[in-house]
Amino acid sequence: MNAAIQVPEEWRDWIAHNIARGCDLEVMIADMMRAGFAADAARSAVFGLSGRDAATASAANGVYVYETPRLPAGNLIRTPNRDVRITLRIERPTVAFVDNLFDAQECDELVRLSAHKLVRSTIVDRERGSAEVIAGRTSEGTYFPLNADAFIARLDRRIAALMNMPIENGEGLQILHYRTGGEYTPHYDYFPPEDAGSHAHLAQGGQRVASLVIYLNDVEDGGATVFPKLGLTVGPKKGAAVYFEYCNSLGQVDPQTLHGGLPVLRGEKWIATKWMRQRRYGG
Ligand code: PD2
Ligand code: ZN
Repeated sequence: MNAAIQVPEEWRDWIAHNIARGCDLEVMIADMMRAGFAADAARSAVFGLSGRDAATASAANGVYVYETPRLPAGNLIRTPNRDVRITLRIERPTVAFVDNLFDAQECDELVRLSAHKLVRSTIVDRERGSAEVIAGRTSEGTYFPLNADAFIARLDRRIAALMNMPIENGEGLQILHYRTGGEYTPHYDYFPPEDAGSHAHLAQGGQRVASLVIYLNDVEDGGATVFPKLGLTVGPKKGAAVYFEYCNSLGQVDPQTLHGGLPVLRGEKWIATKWMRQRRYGG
């Protein structure tokens, strides 16, 4: 049976109308899924009625569908304990620069609470999923579980409001320290779904959906966050943050969000990072 026939006539008319208008097929599939259709039914109806063959359809399957950003609209975001300003915003992918997210005392306190308990940072091995030290990530770090104390809980409430996600979907706030020469070469914050090493990490809370990198000091020189595919570089500024999102409601991940921390040329660099998951993380 032609798969398109599983979809009611009014929806087939809707698909045909939108194809004639030149709409993006993946966006139409996403709209149908939001209206309650199973992914397979939506996909086969849209591609069936578009007249495109299966090979073309599966190539299109890999294209990331941009949806309404999770980040609230506007340039003023009210959080439970601070009003925060977005001073720069990019669409597709959603990247934003956030000024004054933490005040100077909050930045200094995070550094003070972390400095004595830093351990060398690792990355996830793509095959085994194990934690590995690599030359391309030369920071030391630590983290604070959700509700570690009233101070951390206050920051986590603010961050969750900004990122428009439940606090419980967040991983513990991570603090990283780079010495002069320290860097983090370009990488993705999501777990590549095709990697065997990702599976164990995806089992708890699902995929990472968005990141926030908060600068805890003014770096003397270097240490910018770079997005090589976007031609975008963000210089560290104490208390400010860069936000970006990369996983949509279909569970697709966006390779355009490749990013890294450039080498610190003079002085040192401290950041806090928050990663949000699809579901409650609980760890
Ligand atoms: O240090 C940074 O600027 C940076 C940039 C991108 C850190 C991370 N990602 C990270 O820890 O994931
Ligand atoms: Zn990163």
